[in-house]
Amino acid sequence: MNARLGLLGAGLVLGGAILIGAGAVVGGGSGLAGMMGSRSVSGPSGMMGSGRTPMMGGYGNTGTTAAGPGDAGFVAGTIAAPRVIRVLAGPGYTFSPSTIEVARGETVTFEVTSMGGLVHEFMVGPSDAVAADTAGTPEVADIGMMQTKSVTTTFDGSGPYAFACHAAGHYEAGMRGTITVVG
Ligand SMILES: [Cu+2]
Repeated sequence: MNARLGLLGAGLVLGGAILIGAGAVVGGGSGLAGMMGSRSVSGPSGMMGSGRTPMMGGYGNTGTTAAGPGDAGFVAGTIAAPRVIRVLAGPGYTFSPSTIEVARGETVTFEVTSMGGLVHEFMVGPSDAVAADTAGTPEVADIGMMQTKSVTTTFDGSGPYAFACHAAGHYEAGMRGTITVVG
């Protein structure tokens, strides 16, 4: 009993350290509760501490951090502490979510996890550059099954912005999404 409690305590300390290390980007009180619910302190980086609701711990997560622009508790990302938005690539040629809102000027880290057996890419930036797969547009590539990779960018224009996967044939199959600048 005592040993088990000690282990749990050590896990919480470890989890807290990781949360601080990640910049504690999410406001509100759901972060600690979410971690206590999942207890996956040895899981892959990026799978916890993103501030989703406690009921949605683990791999079943879809969508973004809890509070978006205009929501109560929303905290805009900064270069020092980007807002983390989780995106699922796949299964199939899909992104979830496929529409994302950001605040004007904020810095966002997209943590992209590939679901299913396909290897994906994630490019994000001005819509025309993303559509044309323009070199120099922020992106991560070679995101293998159940891997998570991240890319950080600042939305300092008025948009429109978009994101897409340019692995062969994926964009043409519809693997893209839109980002709306709010404010
Ligand atoms: Cu893809």
